[in-house]
Amino acid sequence: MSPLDLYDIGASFSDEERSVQGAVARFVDERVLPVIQKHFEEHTFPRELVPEIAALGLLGSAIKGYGCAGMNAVSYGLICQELERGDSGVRSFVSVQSSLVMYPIHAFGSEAQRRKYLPRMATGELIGCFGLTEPHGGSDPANMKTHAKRRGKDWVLNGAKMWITNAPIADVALVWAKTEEGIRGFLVEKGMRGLAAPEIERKFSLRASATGALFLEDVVVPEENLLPGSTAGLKAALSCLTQARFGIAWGVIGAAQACLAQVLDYTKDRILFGRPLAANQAIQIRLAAMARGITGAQLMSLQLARLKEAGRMKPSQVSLAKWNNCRMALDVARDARDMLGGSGISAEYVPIRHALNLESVITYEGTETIHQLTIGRELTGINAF
Ligand code: TGC
Ligand code: FAD
Repeated sequence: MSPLDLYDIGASFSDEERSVQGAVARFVDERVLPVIQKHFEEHTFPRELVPEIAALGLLGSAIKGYGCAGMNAVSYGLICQELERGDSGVRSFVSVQSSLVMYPIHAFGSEAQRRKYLPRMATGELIGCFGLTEPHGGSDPANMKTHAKRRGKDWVLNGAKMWITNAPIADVALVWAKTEEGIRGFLVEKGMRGLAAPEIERKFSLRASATGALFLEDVVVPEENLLPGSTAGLKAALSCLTQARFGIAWGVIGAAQACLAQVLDYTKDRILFGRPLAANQAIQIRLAAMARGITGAQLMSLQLARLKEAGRMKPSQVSLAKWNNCRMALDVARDARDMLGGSGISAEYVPIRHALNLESVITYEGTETIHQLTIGRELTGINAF
C-alpha cells in the first residue's frame, strides 16, 4: 500500500490515465525537480521546460482538435497533480495557458481565432495570460474599471490588471473589459501600442512563476480580437475559473504528497531521545492527519472529475474542492516544515517552498473566504458577498 495513496485510488484509473500520469511524473522527476529550487531562489520561470511540456501534450490537453491532445478530466487532473508535486509555479503556467486562455478561445472564440491561436499555444510557441483581477480588488470582478469603447471597427481599451500569471512572458493577453454591452473578453497581443506588462518583483511565493501587471492605455484592438461568444458578461469569465479551479483542486494534492513523502523519510531517519522521531505517538498522529487529508482530497477530486465528464459539475462543487484541497495542502506543508525542525526552513527540503507557494494558491482563483461564501450561498440560498 502506497503511503501517498492509502485507498489505492490509482487502481481506478484507466490504462491511458495511468500512462499520462507516469509520463508527467517522469518529466517532473527528471526535468523539473533538478532545476526548480534554483529557479525559485533566482525568482525565474523555467521557460526552457515549455517545449517539453508542450511535447507531452500538456497544453490545452482537454481540447479536441487544433493540435491538442483531447484528454479527459481525470487525465487533466493527474497532469496538474504531478506538475504541482514539482512546483505550483509550473502547474500555474499550464493552468493559465490551458484553462484560462485556450479554453475560452475554444469555448467563446470564432473559428478564425481558434485556428490562429490554439495550434501555436499547444506547441508553446505562443504563451497566454488571463487578465481579470484589478488593483482595487480581485474578489469582486463585477466592479471592473477596465473598459473598452467602440471606435469605428476597432475597440479602444483602457485600464489596469494586477497579479497576472505569465503576463511578462505572454504573447497574447485575454483581457476582460467593461463595454456598453457588458463585460467582454479581448485578445490583446504583445506589441500592441499602449500595452505594458511589467513583472511584479520581490514575491515570497510562486517565485518560479512570472507574475505581472497589465497596463492598457488607449490600446486599439480590432473587432476580430473580441471573443464573439463572450456575451454572457461575467459568467463567461467565471466559467474559465471553474476549469482552472478544477485543476488546482487536483494539483495541490501533488504538493501535499511531496511534503508527506519527505517528512516520512526524515522522521524515520532522525534519531532523537534514542529512537526514530517517527516512533513518537505525537508524530504519528500528525502523519496520519496528513494521510487523512490527502485521501479525502483525492476522493473529492475524483468524484469532481466524474461529475465533469458527465457534464454535471456545478461551480459550488468546484468551490468546495478548491477550498478543501488548498487548505489541506497548506496545512500539510506547514506541518511538514515544522516536523523537519531547523531543516524545515532550508532549501534542501521541499516543504518550505511548497508552503510558500500554497499561500498564493489558496488566494488566487478565489480566496478561501470566497469559496466558503459560495458554499454558504448554495446551502442557504442567501448571497452573503
Ligand atoms: P454571480 O451573481 O454569482 O454570478 C454571475 C453569473 O455567473 C455565474 N457563475 C459562474 N459560472 C461559471 N463558473 C463559476 N464559477 C460561476 N460563478 C458564478 C452565475 O451563475 C451567474 O449566472 P447568471 O446566468 O445567473 O447570470 O456573480 P457575483 O458578481 O456575485 O460574483 C460571485 C463571486 C464572488 C463568486 C465571483 O465574483 C468570484 O468568483 N470572485 C473571485 C474572483 C476570482 O476567483 N478571480 C480569479 C482571477 S484568475 C486567477 O486568479 C488565476 S491564478 C493563476 C492560476 O490559475 O494558476
Ligand atoms: P481582495 O479581493 O482585496 O481580498 C482581500 C481579503 O478580503 C481576502 O482575505 C478576501 O478573502 C477577503 N474578502 C473579500 N471579500 C470578502 C467578503 N465579502 N467577506 C469577507 N471577506 C472578504 N488574477 C487574474 O486575473 N489572473 C491571473 O493570472 C492571476 N494570477 C495570480 C497569481 C498570483 C501569484 C496571485 C497572488 C494572484 C493572482 N491573481 C490572478 C489574482 C487573484 O485571483 C486575486 O489575488 C484574488 O482573487 C484575491 O483578490 P485580491 O488580491 O484583490 O484580494
